[in-house]
Amino acid sequence: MRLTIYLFVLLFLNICFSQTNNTVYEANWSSINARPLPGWYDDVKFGIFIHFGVYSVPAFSQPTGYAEWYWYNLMNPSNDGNQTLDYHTKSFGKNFPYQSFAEMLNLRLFDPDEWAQTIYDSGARYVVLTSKHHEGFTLWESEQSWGWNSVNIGPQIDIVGALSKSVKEIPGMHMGVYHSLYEWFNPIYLDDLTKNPPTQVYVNEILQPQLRDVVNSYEPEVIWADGDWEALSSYWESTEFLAWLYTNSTVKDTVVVNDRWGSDCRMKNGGFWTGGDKTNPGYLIPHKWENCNTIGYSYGYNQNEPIYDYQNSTVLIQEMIETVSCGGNYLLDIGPTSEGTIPMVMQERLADIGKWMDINGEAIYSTHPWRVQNDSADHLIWYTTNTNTGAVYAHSFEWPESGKLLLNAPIATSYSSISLLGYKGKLPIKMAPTGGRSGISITLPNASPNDYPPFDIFVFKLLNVL
Ligand SMILES: *[C@@H]1O[C@H](CO)[C@@H](O)[C@H](O)[C@H]1NC(C)=O
Ligand SMILES: *[C@@H]1O[C@H](CO)[C@@H](O)[C@H](O)[C@H]1NC(C)=O
Ligand SMILES: *[C@@H]1O[C@H](CO)[C@@H](O)[C@H](O)[C@H]1NC(C)=O
Ligand SMILES: *[C@@H]1O[C@H](CO)[C@@H](O)[C@H](O)[C@H]1NC(C)=O
Ligand SMILES: *[C@@H]1O[C@H](CO)[C@@H](O)[C@H](O)[C@H]1NC(C)=O
Ligand SMILES: CC(=O)N[C@H]1CO[C@H](CO)[C@@H](O)[C@@H]1O
Repeated sequence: MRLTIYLFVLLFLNICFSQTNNTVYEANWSSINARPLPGWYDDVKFGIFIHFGVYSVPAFSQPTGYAEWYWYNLMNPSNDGNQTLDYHTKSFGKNFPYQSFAEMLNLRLFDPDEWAQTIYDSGARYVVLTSKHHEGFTLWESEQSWGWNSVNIGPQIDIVGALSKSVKEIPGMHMGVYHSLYEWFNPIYLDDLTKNPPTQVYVNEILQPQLRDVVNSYEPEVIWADGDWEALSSYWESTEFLAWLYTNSTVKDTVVVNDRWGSDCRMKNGGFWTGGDKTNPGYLIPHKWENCNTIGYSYGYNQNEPIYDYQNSTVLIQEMIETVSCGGNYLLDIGPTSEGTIPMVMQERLADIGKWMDINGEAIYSTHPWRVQNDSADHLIWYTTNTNTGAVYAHSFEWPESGKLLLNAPIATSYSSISLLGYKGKLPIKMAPTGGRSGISITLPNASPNDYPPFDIFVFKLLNVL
């Protein structure tokens, strides 16, 4: 009898352990949505989005527009009041076809190790590169995009392969790809749509083989789908792809995906939620989400963008903090030039964020949302917490003139202590519990500006507060 029980226990344990990573996912959303999000993604918090393609050659849009939509705007001039068409006609001639830009994508100065290092130095720990945008041009030698990819034409470089290699060589970094489900002008896709109900020749002969190819060839740990809105996920066969990705692919245990898998999916189905572009709700979302933001306005490089469109480093760091406080990841975009350089203003912003992260990274990486997200006794404060150490981080967006920082939400105990991350001076920071009620008053040090961390964002680390 005892032996039987023992054997049953063993069998039970065996089933538990062997199933942790051998779950078979089925091609329906209830099965796909039940998959736990691999932990690395929530830990790293900060990634860099890269928009690069044939559109990086003309690199033009109206100031508040998307340069990666150049071809679409050229073919649909009413979309931007003829601005792209006028620029195109003036610069290249009315009859110059968009496709000819591919030859001009030269990447003469492309150094994937340098891109990877620049990104790592910003504090970001993952990369999402446009393996294919809506123009259909792929940044690897895709059989399904023969003659319209970066190996067959233009730079003759496997960009996805080169950058994946450089990124993965840096310990702690994760490589991912963006992939557009639809292609604006692919005749096979457009032909499918003329049928009622639409046929799926494009999905079966192009999209699905291409997605599997990019996964098998480069083992990306993020698949960031987009261009999903013209059809339901059933048309794109998204659950079929994800069931395969989660069950049978070589990245099944570590890959994460977003929610843009069909017009029925955003903020509902898939992995982490993105909603729209540049989403930043300002309150806690009870599901992992991501804010895909830009430094300027456009995702692809836009030469026509004025400096005041570019957010400064303080604002970018503040957005990252607010996003992380509310349970999100921050995916910040850069748009390299057709020569393969990262525009100087973007490099500067990334270096700045890196300087701040060097000092304050412990208040971002591996944190969780706290029981309260923001506070406003004096001015705006956002909180994060590390559940392993119990530390609560209060991110203050200014240095209070009064010499005292008031926090409404935390409750002090006799064991509570407070420090200021990156503060070089030796002045103690005093804390006055406000009589058992919630609320803490912190007396700030009186020191020279050089003693403070950069960018006017101060992180107070609170230990043993409730
Ligand atoms: C979806 O997959 C699950 C397995 O996770 C299965 O139990 C369920 O019957 C499927 N639902 C539908 C509607 O096919
Ligand atoms: C765009 O060009 C068309 C055709 O030349 C013209 O009719 C229209 O007025 C132009 N629109 C704008 C906003 O300039
Ligand atoms: C996974 O692989 C197994 C074994 O080859 C196969 O039977 C199954 O259909 C595959 N599942 C998916 C979702 O591709
Ligand atoms: C950064 O931009 C914000 C918003 O435009 C502005 O309020 C702030 O003064 C700027 N900070 C610096 C250091 O330029
Ligand atoms: C937190 O921020 C939200 C949105 O900005 C605001 O509505 C709310 O009042 C703030 N809460 C506190 C406690 O400051
Ligand atoms: C999807 C999934 O459950 N992945 C897990 C597989 O196992 C590793 C190691 O135990 C976990 O880290 C993954 O989260």
